[in-house]
Amino acid sequence: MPVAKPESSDSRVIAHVDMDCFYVQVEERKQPQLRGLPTAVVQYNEWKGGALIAVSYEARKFGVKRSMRGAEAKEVCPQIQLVQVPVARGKADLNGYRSAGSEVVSILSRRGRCERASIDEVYLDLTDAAETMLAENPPQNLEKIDEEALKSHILGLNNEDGSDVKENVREWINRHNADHRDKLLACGILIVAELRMQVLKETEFTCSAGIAHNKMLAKLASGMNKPAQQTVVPSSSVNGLLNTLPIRKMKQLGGKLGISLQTDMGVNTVGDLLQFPEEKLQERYGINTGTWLWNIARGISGEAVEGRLLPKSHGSGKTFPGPRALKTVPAVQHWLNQLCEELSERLCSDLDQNKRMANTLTLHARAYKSSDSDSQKKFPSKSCPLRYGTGKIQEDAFNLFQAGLREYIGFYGVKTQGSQYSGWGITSLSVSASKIVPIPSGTCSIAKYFHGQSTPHFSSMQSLDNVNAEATLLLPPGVHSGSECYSELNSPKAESWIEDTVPDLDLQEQKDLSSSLSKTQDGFTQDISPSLLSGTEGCLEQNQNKQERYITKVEGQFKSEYKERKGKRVKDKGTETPSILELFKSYNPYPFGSSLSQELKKTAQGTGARLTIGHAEENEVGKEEKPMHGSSSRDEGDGRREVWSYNIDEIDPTVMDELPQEIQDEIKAWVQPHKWRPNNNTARRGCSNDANDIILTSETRNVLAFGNLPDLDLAPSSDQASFC
Ligand code: TTP
Repeated sequence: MPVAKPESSDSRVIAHVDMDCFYVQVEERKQPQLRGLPTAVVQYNEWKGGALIAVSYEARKFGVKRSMRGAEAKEVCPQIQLVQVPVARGKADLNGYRSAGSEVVSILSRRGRCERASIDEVYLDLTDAAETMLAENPPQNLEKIDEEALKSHILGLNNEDGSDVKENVREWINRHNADHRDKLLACGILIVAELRMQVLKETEFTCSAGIAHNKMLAKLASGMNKPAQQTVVPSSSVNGLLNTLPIRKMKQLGGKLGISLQTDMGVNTVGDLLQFPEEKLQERYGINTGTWLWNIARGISGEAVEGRLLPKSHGSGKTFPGPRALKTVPAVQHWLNQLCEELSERLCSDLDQNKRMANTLTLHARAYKSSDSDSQKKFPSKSCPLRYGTGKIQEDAFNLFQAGLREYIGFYGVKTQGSQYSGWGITSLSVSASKIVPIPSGTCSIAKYFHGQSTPHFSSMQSLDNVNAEATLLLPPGVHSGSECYSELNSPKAESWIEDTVPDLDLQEQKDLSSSLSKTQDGFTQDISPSLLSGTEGCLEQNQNKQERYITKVEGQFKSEYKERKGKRVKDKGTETPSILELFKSYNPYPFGSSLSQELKKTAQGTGARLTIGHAEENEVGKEEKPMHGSSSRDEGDGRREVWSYNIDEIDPTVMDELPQEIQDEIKAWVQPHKWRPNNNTARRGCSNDANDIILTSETRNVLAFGNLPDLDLAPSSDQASFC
């Protein structure tokens, strides 16, 4: 659900830059003879000429559309040039497009904070540059205004028939009596025009842009005049722009919320929302969403441009529509291996180039059952901690798939069908890596970083086994070896450590996934490969057996100790206070000098809403640096241990449900009671709230992850929670 972010009182200048028919432009740069011709980029499969994924503006004039296939495009435009998307591993290879996008980003980021929103879209916060220009060289003093800026479309500017449009724009930019907000936008016009010209000069690509006081309005404007033009939204024109805008065109209103607004509230345009008081919208959609709706109706949005030049997640996917649907487990495994190989390459490249590591692996699939009354049932998305190394990712993804399939068709179906077709088909598969966090700065090399951090797993291992630093890269610190838990996947309950999840996807991922869906419905084939970075071969495929052996041993130790203690409690009811703290106090997974129990004691005092187990120096919430959700943050220096931070909303309630009751009670007591919603299927992610953060070390995290220890008496499985 969208969350309202108050707009700052300071005026901002925000631009949304969107490349024009991007893949076509990339292909045209490779083959300049295509320039000026009607051209389209098609998917690699040749059925009916392949599905069109990008169409040049010359081809659009003939009525060629992205929803067509090559053969259909040829019918409406016989001279169309169809260029096949590059192929690798039997699927589209988007690396060339990703690096072309990176070239553009590097130019645009020269003038302000830059957020890469998808493979070909960027937000820029140009407020500082505009303020500086206004102070030092204001537009009203300019004698000559660049031609590109004069071609801008300024919403609300009165361009009566016969008037010189460029002259009107010049006057608007030069106005002495304009208010501060409009003056800033005038500077934005000049800056964006200059940037777009620079992009053209350096990359040969044209782009279009929207310039406004916030991201929402800038994004709406960028597509209004394409190609190679820019559109400006002064405050005075916001109502005019939004009044007639169909509600479903708004970002975040294309889905269920938009449908509800239409059917339940009779809201068809953004302007229709204006009639509802904020309280009424809050009553219907909750406080946050209600306020957000009230705000967007007035063009208010405080969403900041995140300084992010790199993608939030990586993914690789492919669709198998119609007769291409995958109908046996080996066929799925084959394709999963391809997808994971690509994902792994990209992760390695990100690690090498950007010193970032991903923490969560997610598998999405779309499926059908040929004979089932429950035809609406969706194949559940599953996620687990991400382990580096192609083989590991392949293994984990396959196990996620099996867990999903078991849930989708039932345990019995999976067990009996083997490689025989048993009435299901997979029409889309994708793997993604999310929760990407930078390796802390101040480490001059990855190797040094891993040497420097003293997560006991690794420091112990190094002292024991003399494992070299590079090998430690293979397993993100704190991420447990999956070998044991995966071996338990044959139990119907055993996958409960796997999260059902919808990860944060890049816009491009969403774009690709949604397009794959629509095209699948049309019986077309579409590759989806959403990540933005280029990949490099096998940077991390090194031996990690020593680590795994060690970690598996540690986990085994933990489990048997846990079992022992649990047995004792059962026998000795009433004499022992069952406590997760006790458990951790007595269990020392790091027999090489860690003082976890000390830390736990400290932690137990004064966590407030936060549960902090593990190293957090004084365990005072105020003292530690706030880690990112679901990420590991690491301090340098001896004796420090990795801290995992989890938003309570991000913990799968089904995992909690399957923990022994006393542990559930204890954890519930640590978190705000109203925020914990076991069993109600309404757990949501992304609702960040400091007060609800739980900071966990990998040990505690494993308790949550291993809530399904086979030797525990498990509560009956609850319905799977859906994260939305
Ligand atoms: P878009 O920005 O949606 O479109 P575009 O750049 O081709 O054209 P426009 O000028 O109208 O913005 O998508 C960017 C690229 O992403 C596009 O060139 C091809 C790719 N893409 C797909 O592969 N599949 C899709 O369904 C969509 C929408 C885009």
